[in-house]
Amino acid sequence: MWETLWQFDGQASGDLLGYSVSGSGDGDGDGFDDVIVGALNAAPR
Ligand SMILES: [Ca+2]
Repeated sequence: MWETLWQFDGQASGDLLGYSVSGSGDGDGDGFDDVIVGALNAAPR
C-alpha cells in the first residue's frame, strides 16, 4: 500500500518535474539524507 508523504507542483505545465530522482546522501551536512529531483524542461529564473 502506497502513501503520499509529499507532493510537489512544478513551476509550469510541461516542465517534467520528477523526470529524474536521486538519493544523494547528506549533501548539506545537516545529518539527514537528501533527495534531488530534476525538472528536465524547467526554465531558469
Ligand atoms: Ca541533508
